[in-house]
Amino acid sequence: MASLRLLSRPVATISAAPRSLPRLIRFQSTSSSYENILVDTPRPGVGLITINRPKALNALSSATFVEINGALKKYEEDKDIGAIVLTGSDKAFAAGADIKEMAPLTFSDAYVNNFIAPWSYLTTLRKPVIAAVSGHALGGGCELAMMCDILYCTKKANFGQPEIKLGTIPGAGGSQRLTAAFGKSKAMEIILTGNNFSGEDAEKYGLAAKAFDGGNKEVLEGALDTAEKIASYSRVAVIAGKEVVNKSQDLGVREGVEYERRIFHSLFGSQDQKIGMKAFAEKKKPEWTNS
Ligand code: DAK
Repeated sequence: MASLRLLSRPVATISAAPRSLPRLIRFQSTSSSYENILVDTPRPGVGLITINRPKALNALSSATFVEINGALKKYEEDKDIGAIVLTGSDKAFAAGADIKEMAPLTFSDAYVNNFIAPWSYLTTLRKPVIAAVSGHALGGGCELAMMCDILYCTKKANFGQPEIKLGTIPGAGGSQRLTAAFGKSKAMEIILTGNNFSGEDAEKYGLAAKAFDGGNKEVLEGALDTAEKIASYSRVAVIAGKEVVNKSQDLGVREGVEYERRIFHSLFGSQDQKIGMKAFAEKKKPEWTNS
């Protein structure tokens, strides 16, 4: 099983790798104790988490979430990582929360033990997270993908919030994030009927930044390309960019623009602003200090 490699340098570089090898395996990894995920750093500055519970279509059990959050935390704290990619398999990004684990819970089990509280950890990260979705992304799987900062999917990906069929409703932000993207009427139809929608529709309605032809390999390559590009920029500017876009979800346009301006002004206190603008004027490539 692949594992999280938190060393500051890849074992092999892209240029040293044989041309015939897929880019994904050009960086090696060390051993790991994860049982439900795979972790790797396939590109410079990029941390990859692959949900890996094939027998349960990557259903998100509590144990799986503990591992996802543990890997996210390590990447968040690793100064060599600039962007994170979260993916699954051809068949499933994740078919939802683990229904068999949830089924016997009572109200007090769920409430007192704060069941599924760790789900929102991803939304507290400052580094950008890209979802690469193929196959099923249902219920909590759809919600997890929507929590990511950028959502890429295959055209044939199968999204949905089928909780209504289980006698419940979305519990990890589905009703809010789907409505923000699709508008009330479409989101209401999806949530109240439990009807699924395709990756093509996700792109059409603005839920996904891009829908790719092919399967997980193709969407993952696209996500890694974007993550590598983001990771090549100043971490200071990337974190600031993510922060101001997210603020637009909470603030009106006027307050949001004022907030953006404050952050924009503050970046003139960073070294990387000086480096970036000087490099432009001198027609050089900027060497970011991330400070
Ligand atoms: N949980 C547990 N096991 C699952 C699963 C799931 N969500 N989805 C699939 N599996 C298991 C199946 O039970 C089966 O296991 P075995 O019977 O082989 O042991 C195996 O994966 C293969 O599944 P199928 O045989 O069903 O495969 P098919 O290709 O025929 O069908 C399917 C694929 C995705 C259409 C079907 O498996 C399906 O309908 N799955 C359930 C999808 C679903 O309803 N998802 C929503 C779950 S509810 C919260 C946060 C989150 C949530 C709630 C609260 N808070 C923060 C408060 C989230 C709730 C949900 O996600």
